[in-house]
Amino acid sequence: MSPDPAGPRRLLVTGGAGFIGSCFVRDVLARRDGTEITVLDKLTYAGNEANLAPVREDPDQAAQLRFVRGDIADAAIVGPLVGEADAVVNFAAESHVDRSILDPEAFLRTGVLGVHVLLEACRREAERAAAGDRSAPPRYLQVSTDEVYGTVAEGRRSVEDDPIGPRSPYAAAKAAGELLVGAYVVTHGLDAVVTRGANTYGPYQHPEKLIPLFITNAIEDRDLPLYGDGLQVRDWLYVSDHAAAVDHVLRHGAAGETYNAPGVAELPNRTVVAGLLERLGKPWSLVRSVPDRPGHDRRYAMDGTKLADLGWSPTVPFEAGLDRTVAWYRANEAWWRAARSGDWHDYYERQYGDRLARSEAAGPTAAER
Ligand code: NAD
Ligand code: TDX
Repeated sequence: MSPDPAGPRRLLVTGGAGFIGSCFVRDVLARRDGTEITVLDKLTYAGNEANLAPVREDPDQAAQLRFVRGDIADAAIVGPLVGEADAVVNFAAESHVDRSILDPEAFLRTGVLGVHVLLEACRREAERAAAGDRSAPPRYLQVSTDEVYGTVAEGRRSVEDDPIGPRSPYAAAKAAGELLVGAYVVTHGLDAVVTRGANTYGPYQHPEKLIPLFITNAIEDRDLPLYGDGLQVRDWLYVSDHAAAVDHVLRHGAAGETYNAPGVAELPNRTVVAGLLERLGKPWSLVRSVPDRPGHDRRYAMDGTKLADLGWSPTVPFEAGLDRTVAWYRANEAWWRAARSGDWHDYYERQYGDRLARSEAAGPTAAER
């Protein structure tokens, strides 16, 4: 199927109450172009319906949104929803590398079995389209990650045809999901595309991730646990740019293709942390050097030529994105305090208790080293 340039009208957005998925939903509905969205989300610790509040507060946009609480691995829920959709955009995943090291099972359940259930539902709908029971087969978009490439040597940038080499249980589950998608394209002729986004940051990100963890800890004058030497490099992409990349590939990507969505700023963690502290007016002495993440990928870097040729490039400079992000967390304490409740304290203790007990002063910033 060649994609309709106007884009699919009825979307099933799985994981649409999470960080990037909710931004996609907010941004697509804010266009007011008639797109209808059903969000299917399990509301794990990382999902939060409040992330869709800006849509709910606007009656016109709210009328275009339906929310269903459920699991993508539950075929009975997924089947009818895919039956009503022109396209499925799958953001649903367990998304935190550290949790995948502590408890990998949910990563596989959602990232492998869940993706399989979505693909099977799409296959059935494609068969219905072939039999004339619906007008066109659904398009499937799998939101994947730069982490499937594994760590990337200095001076190199991953291109889409590079072999994948995931090194954490999280990345392995994401890679497995992608491989299933590829298999359904080849075997069943499914109309599917894959995006590999870079490290994403911005408002509504769960405070387990580096940038919101360090902002919220610093606001409370708590220790900032920097892994190892803190010179690991990530390429940062603002969340609305990531959502726009997904939307662009959904509309314009060629069936069966994979597209990198790189960030705009390749930076060592120490530099990112220094930028946060400067904006918050907090001292570097909060930063503690803690034992490293096992298997910690040293560097991610992707080449974005393929998606640029398709017409998408990131637009938000890192400095501006970080300004907006810090301002958002300062203004939305109730949101992040709710996320730092429930099982948060157990998780924090498991992840950081022993590390912080064994921590030392982090030494100079990246710029000073
Ligand atoms: P997130 O953890 O904030 O959100 C994930 C959402 O999926 C949550 O709302 C959660 O409730 C939902 N979910 C989890 N398991 C589910 C299931 N079985 N059924 C239905 N819903 C389920 O994650 P995020 O950071 O927004 O990431 C979204 C996607 O983008 C993920 O697939 C992730 O791998 C990918 N990605 C993230 C980044 C990043 O830096 N955050 C970068 C590249 C790719
Ligand atoms: O406490 C911390 N201390 C620390 O030094 C945390 C949480 C992180 N870090 C380091 C590890 C990484 O080098 O900061 C860097 C960023 O860490 P995360 O925010 O956990 O992100 P990362 O592991 O790079 O993975 C992210 O990008 C790719 C997302 O979480 C994934 O979902 C996405 O696929």
